[in-house]
Amino acid sequence: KKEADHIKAQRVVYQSLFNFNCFCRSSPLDTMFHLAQSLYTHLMEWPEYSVLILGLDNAGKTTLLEELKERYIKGYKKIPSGRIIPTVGQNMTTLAVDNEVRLKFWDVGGQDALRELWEDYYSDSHGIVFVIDSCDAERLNECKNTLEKIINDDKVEGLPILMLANKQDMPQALEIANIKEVFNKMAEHLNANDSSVLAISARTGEGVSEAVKWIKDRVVLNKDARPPKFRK
Ligand code: G3D
Ligand code: MG
Repeated sequence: KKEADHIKAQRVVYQSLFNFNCFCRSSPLDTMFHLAQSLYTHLMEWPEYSVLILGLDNAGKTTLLEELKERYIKGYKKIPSGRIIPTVGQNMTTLAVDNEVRLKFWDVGGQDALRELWEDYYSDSHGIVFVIDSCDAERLNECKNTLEKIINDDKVEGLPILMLANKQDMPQALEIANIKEVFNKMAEHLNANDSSVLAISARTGEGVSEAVKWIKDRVVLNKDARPPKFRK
């Protein structure tokens, strides 16, 4: 008899649970539950923007990425300058910035042969950081042509472009005013693109915070045209 009573009680519990489930499913409670669930999931996800770091080989792209990692990844120690080897494939890192967004930085090799690969990344990017070696006056023209080619690609239209005059810690570095003169002129032809030229030293870290702030603000501003990805 005891066993029969137990089974009976169990049935009552199961029936009540089943009824409650049916009630929830057929009532506004169900809708509210799903709304709350999707809101919670959305709040737990971060908007993620991809930023391409481009420029000629030796401009300082990987050094900049290392500096960014040290700043934004707790406990990360950057590879000392002099020990960074030329980039053949790609380096990528995702950084949480201002507890607000994630910026996924792509450092793609800058040697002549590798530049052809850059355009594969354009469609999935939200912004471009173009690194210029301020100490290499001889290659300034090549640098300009390379940037021109990037800008003229349809897939880049409307993307914010930040030009960084790197290696400003060196005494022989070209004046930022001279670099601006060359690159701001190009920026005038950018039409829909938002652009700026900033002075930095990827080696000492000078100007790097301002650069991150600029690119973060601009990709967020451009989010309707190029929406971010949302990830946990
Ligand atoms: P890349 O990734 O664009 O090809 P790297 O360039 O980051 O590999 O840097 C190329 C060289 O430039 C490295 O020198 C690096 O230390 C140097 N460099 C990068 N940024 C700066 C900077 O802001 N100031 C100075 N003074 N040097 C910089 P080595 O001698 O290691 O090849
Ligand atoms: Mg490199």
